[in-house]
Amino acid sequence: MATDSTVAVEDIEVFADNLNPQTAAETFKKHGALVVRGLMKPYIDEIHRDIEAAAAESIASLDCAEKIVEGWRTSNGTLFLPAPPGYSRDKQIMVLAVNYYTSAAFFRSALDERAIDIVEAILGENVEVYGQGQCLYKEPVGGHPKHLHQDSAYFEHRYEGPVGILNYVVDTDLVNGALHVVPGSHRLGQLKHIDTFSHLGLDDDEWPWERALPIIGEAGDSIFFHVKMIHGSKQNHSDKPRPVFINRYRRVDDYVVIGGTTTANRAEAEKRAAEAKKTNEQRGLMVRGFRPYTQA
Ligand SMILES: O=C(O)CCC(=O)C(=O)O
Repeated sequence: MATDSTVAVEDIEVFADNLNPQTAAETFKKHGALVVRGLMKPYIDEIHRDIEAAAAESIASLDCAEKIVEGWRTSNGTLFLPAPPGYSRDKQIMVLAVNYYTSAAFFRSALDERAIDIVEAILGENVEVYGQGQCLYKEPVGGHPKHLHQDSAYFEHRYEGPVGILNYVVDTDLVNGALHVVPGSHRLGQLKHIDTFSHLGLDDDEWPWERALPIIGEAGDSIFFHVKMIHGSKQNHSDKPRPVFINRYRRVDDYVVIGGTTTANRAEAEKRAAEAKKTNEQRGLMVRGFRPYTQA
């Protein structure tokens, strides 16, 4: 089934002050994307503070960063990519090491009842967190683009896969790197990805930015996205950082069957897909319902 290029932001948008989780879930299931205006507003000031503290800490330790296949990693876990020409440093932050282990506000945001009401209406009554929270941080003056991609290229799941909630920390527009989404693309199945500057991504020729819908929003706006819904964001051309933070949730019985960050390591993981199973290590903390015991 083709994606729907006639979908406008208003078609996938609801407001946190006036939420009906069932209606929101229906919009999500139809389009693979849902915008909830103002959902994360209560957490933004504190999370923003923690994000900037983590960014300063990461930049201060950049000289000792280790080279890894995805870029460079500082000892606190922040991932850096090459900076654009003319920047004051030769590397810029991509994935910032701030998460449920380092930011109380971030962890509290993952337990937000209004967010989880919508997730439950999408996934069913038993829900766990997937991951420990993620922060993508675009530095100013050219901060990295994230090519259009499906998250399932990085973590393909056995069942429905995680619902991601990406949250704007600052007002975000076409200049500083609005998220772009392709409504309906979650129905396309797993697409072939290639290696790009920002890791696994779709071929620009087949998936140019014009096929995607930009979501302009304010600090505290949230974008729910299906693991197979194509999305990405352009560079930050403003003079201030543009962070987002992401919480992810999945059914308690779901698990990764293929994981990867490059075509080479994903191809290796594909060979082991048949052996994948839900292990205790793959369990996330419960945010809704109950985890029934299942014999291994
Ligand atoms: O920073 C962004 O807007 C990109 C986030 C994203 O595409 C992802 O985490 O998969």
